[in-house]
Amino acid sequence: MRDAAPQTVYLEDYTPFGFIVEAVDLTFRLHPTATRVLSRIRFLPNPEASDRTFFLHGEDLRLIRAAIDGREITPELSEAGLRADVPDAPFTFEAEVEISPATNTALEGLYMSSGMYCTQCEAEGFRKITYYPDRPDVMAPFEVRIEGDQPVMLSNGNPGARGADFAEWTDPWPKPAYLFALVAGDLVAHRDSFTTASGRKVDLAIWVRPGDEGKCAFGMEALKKSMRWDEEVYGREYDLDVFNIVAVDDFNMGAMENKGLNIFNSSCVLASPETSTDGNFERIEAIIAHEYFHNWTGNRITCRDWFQLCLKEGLTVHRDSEFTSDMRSAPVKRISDVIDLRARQFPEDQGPLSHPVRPESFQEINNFYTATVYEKGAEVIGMLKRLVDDDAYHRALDLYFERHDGDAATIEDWLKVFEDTTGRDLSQFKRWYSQSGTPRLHVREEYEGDTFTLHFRQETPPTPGQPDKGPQVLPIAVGLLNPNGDEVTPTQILEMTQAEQSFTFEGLRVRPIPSILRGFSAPVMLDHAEGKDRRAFLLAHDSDAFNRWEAGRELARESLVQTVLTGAASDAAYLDGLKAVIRDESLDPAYRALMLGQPTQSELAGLLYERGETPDPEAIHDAAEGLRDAKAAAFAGLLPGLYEDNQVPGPYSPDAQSAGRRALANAALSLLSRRDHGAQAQAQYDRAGNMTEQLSALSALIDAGKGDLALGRFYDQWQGDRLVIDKWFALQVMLAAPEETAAVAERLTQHPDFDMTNPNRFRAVFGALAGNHAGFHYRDGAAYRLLAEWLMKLDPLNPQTTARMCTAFQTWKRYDADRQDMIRAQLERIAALDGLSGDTSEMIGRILA
Ligand code: 0A1
Ligand code: ZN
Repeated sequence: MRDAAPQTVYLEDYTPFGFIVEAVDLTFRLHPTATRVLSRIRFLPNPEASDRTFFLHGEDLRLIRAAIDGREITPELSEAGLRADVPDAPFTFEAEVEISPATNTALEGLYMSSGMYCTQCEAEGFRKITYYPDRPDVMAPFEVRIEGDQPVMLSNGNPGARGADFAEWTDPWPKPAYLFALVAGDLVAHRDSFTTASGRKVDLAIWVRPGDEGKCAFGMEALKKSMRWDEEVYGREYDLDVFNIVAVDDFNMGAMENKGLNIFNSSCVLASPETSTDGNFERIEAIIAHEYFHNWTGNRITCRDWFQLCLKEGLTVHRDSEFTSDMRSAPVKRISDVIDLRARQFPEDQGPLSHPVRPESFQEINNFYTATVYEKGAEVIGMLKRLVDDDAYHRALDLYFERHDGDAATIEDWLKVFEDTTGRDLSQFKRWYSQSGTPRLHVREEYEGDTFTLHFRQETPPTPGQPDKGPQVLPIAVGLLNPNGDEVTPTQILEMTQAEQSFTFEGLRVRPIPSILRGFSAPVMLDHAEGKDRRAFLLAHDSDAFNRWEAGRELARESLVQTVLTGAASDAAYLDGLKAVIRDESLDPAYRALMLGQPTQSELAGLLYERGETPDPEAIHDAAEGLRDAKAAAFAGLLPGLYEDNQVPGPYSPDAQSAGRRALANAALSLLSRRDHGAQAQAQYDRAGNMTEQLSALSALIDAGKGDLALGRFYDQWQGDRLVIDKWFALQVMLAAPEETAAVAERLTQHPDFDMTNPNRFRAVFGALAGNHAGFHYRDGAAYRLLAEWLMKLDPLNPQTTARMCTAFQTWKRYDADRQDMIRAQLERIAALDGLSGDTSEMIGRILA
């Protein structure tokens, strides 16, 4: 059955639900195609609500029976739910419904993955399980009984009675329905325990399919580290007797923070040295932390409505970034986060899908789990912390937990704790939540007498629905260097609040060199006409690790843009400066590896568009390749040593130091193989003892045109390991030559292991297709057509993943008229599809608008 017709929901229309839910009692009788769900829900009239309409959400349910206070009723049913007349006094509502998990391909509600029952209820999936007020501000304790013959049957909270064919669970903490979870299947546990600061012993388990138990140890360590960290840094303890994590193969997103029963996409929890890269390990650690941290920021304090999504997501991303910075290298984490922000959030905020961190309307909330809500939401919290300082930040958070524990809160509540803690007025700062778009920050310098002045001007271009913007509060971290490279003024935060504002520094006898926006202190685009010499100077001397990297990045960008526009050779000054950095052994190898990287082709396309040029994907591709060749040539003498010196002997360990050395060695390998035709890469492939080395060797071989044999061997070796085979699919598309990319992707869709119903596999092929910039935008338009075709096939099965992948088209207005015409034709073709889901239709509508 189709989703109910989409309707636009507005933040300003919020009203509380007419009833309070005092207690929820659920019984599940499991059956693949006919699961029965029996509910008993105790309702009280809500004295704070004026509207007492009794409407319960419910979709795709077969109602067997409903009763109020034991008397059967015949409620009014619609596609969206159930309405009934109810007493003006406390009452018990009961219902029995039937659902079919085995045919649920949308992976929302109760579904089956590899024979296992599992659920995904955020944001509005619970309504596909039973009739309920499926809104985050309705919180209640849940009692759950699962009946069935599955060896393992889990739900939220603490375990209760268990028999041969049933299991009971009690979750004492009131929660919204989106945090409900149930898992049942043939699972095995990797177990451990954790004792909280106040002495509560918590049983920990990671549940996986038999055969995967060897891939849990790393996730378990990450969980224990997260639990300790949240106690030490935020004073937050865990609050149940058990904490369960389950790995499932079919999952639309990364993972889900259900109370006491986190459900993970298996790609985000299973790890082993042989099958996972260093990048996988780091990401798994961060996602385990993220979901765990939600226990306080999301679960104990949840969101009043879905417009407040950033309240839990921005804060939890901020917290998991802090955690990773503490566990690993803070500058490396910051640089990686900014690379990611520029790759995913900036294009979103500069195109047709731009929306505020707190949106004001939506049709389908699933379409708002975006880089803006998550990553820009986290940036906003980082700015707040910078403005009030670390100490005040933690006092404000203590107050937040004390004041709002058990609440469904709002951004207003969140800002108020900062105002009350610091006495600041945050009304202008609040624009970060309501104004969309990336602010542009222009800087001009002036030096007179011994006074140095920075003149700033900020503007934010119009975005959909927001033609005019007010100035935002920008914390601009600035330090000053003198011409011999010493820091004369250490980092200070300039707080910009006006459209134009100047800041002076006095007593400077020589003209200083400013280092502006240190640590990327605000998510803006900085326009500073510095010139190459200045950037080369900062690349050599900046004491701020982020800005030192950024100086190199700026030089790389400019070099690439000049190659694209004028055919100029790669900038020699950049190559010289970079060489000095990468040979500097006092610098962290992970940092040097980041220095060796270069802006993505998509970022360059955005930059050219921003400058009023029409990006030519093929020219950009050639320039990017040219810069890599130039590096390989300029560093030819250095690379073999860099490669050898950073080999990590002994058994594999995923720690940050070892990973950093491997990253540097593999960056060197990828340049080396441009000159030795893959000889070194082949040697590494043949002896590789872990996936990081194996996959980077394979990439280098493919790049050198020598990948075919190794790709075949790789497949034979890993056939049957679905997560590794995802890498095999993705790599071939990602590294295909522009003119062949669509054909490679199409050929892979014919492979027996291609399974469109598995989101990881679908994304492996089509995420890689969209990520291969020159291939996706190849002039024949084949990739546009192929993606559109597959999105149309996937939509009836899985609207959420389809809608998410439509973002591949969000930057279409950057390109020339021919490409725009071809993309528009594909978007219109999707839009015209009979029975198109509300999710996809909203996305296509916004992209085309
Ligand atoms: N809250 C989860 C993300 C998530 C959101 C929606 C989902 O299904 C529609 C699944 C997971 C997180 O932030 O990790
Ligand atoms: Zn989250």
